[in-house]
Amino acid sequence: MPQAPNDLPLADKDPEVARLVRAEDVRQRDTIRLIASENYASRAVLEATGSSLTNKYAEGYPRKRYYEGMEVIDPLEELAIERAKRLFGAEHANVQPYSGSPANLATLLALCDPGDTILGLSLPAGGHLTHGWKVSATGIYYNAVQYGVRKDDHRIDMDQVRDLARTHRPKLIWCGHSAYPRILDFAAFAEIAQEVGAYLAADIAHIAGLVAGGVHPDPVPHCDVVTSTTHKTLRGPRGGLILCRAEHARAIDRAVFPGLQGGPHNHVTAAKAVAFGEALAPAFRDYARNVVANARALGEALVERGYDLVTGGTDNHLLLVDLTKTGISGRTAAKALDACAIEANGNAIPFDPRKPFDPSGLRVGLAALTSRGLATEHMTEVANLMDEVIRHAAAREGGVEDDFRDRIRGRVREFLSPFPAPGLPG
Ligand code: DSN
Repeated sequence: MPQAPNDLPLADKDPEVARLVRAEDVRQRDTIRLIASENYASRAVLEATGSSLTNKYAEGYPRKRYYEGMEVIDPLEELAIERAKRLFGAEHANVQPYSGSPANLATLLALCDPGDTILGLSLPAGGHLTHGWKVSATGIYYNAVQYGVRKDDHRIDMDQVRDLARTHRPKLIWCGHSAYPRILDFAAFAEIAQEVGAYLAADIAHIAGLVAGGVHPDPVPHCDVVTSTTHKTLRGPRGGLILCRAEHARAIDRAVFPGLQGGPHNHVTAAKAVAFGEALAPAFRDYARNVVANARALGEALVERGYDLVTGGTDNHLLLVDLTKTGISGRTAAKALDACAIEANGNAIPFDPRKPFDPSGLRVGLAALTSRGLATEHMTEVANLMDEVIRHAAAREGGVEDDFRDRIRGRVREFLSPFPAPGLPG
C-alpha cells in the first residue's frame, strides 16, 4: 500500500519533539512523583488520547450536533456519559469540559448571574482559584465571599461557613479544595445551603478517585452540581467532568456548549470513557484504599522525623507539610527535592506569613506512586529520602551539592526500578 502523506512516526518527522517527549517519559519513570494533582494514566488512556478522534469536530451533544460524521462520536460520548453516571451514581453527566476550571466556570454560568454572591474556600486555606479567588474570573465577575479554616486546628470552620452564608445569602456555595488533607462533610454543607436557599456545588477534582473508590464520602446525594478533573486521583486523561441533578441538566449543558466551549475534545472523551471503565472495575477500590493508606503512612513517617503536618495528618491522598521549623520555604525545599528527582510543590499553609510564590508549605500526594504499586512499607524510604534532601538543603541555604544530588538521584532510580511506571516505555 502507498504510504499516506504526513504519515511518518514522530521520531522521524520531528526528532526534536520526539527527543523531548522521550526525555519526559524517562523523567517520569525515574522520579518520585509526589505532586498531589498528578498521576500515571494507563496505557489504554494514553492510547485513546493519541487516537484519530483528535481529528473530529462535534459541536453539540449526541444526536444534536452541528456537524456530520457522528456515527462513532455519538456512541462514544454516550458511553462516557453512561459510565460517568454509573461510577458516581449521578442523574446527569456532561463529559465535555476541557478541564476543571472551565467546568467550574460553566457551573457558575449555568446557575448564577454575573454579580451574584458566591461562597467558597479561600485559596490560602486550601481552596481553588476558581472558587472565587480575586484574580480568577470567578472572583472578578461574581461577588465572591470566602471562608477559611480554624486557626487552632486548620480544619474547615463550618460555623464560619454558616455565619457567612446567613450574612451574605450566596446564590451558590462551593465545597472542595486543592490542598486540604481532610474529609469534607458534604451533608453539613448541604444543610447550610438549604437553610439560605443556595445551590451547593462540590469540586472534587482532587478526590474524585477516592469518591469513586469508596474511600471518601459521596457528594452526589448532597449537591446540585459536582465538578471534577479526570486526571488526578481518577487517573484519566487531562480533562473535566460535570455531574448534576436532572433539574440542572439543561442549564449545565447549555453553559458548557455553547456558553463556554466549542467542539468537545473527542479523543479525550474516549480516554475519559476508558478511565471511567477502569474506575468501575473492583481493582480501583483497592487502588483508592492504597492511596489513602500510603498518604497516612508517609505522613506518620514524616512526623517521626520531626515534621509538622497541617491538621496533624491526612484522611485523603495528600499531606501539607509545614516547613517553618526547617528554616527553608516550601519552594526552596521543592526545588532541592526536584534536583534530586523527588517532585512536589511549594504550597501556602493556612495563615502563612510568607508570600504565595515562596510559601511555608510543601504539598505531597500519593496518587502517582500508588499507581506504580508502592505500598505502605515503601513510605519509610520515601520519607528518608525527602528528609535527607530537606536537611541537606536547609544546612546550605537551599543549595544542593552535586555529589549529594547524584547520590540521591541514583538511590531514587534504584528504589523505583521494581515498580514500572504505567503507560511509559521502560
Ligand atoms: N493546579 C491544580 C493542583 O495542582 O491542585 C489545581 O488546579
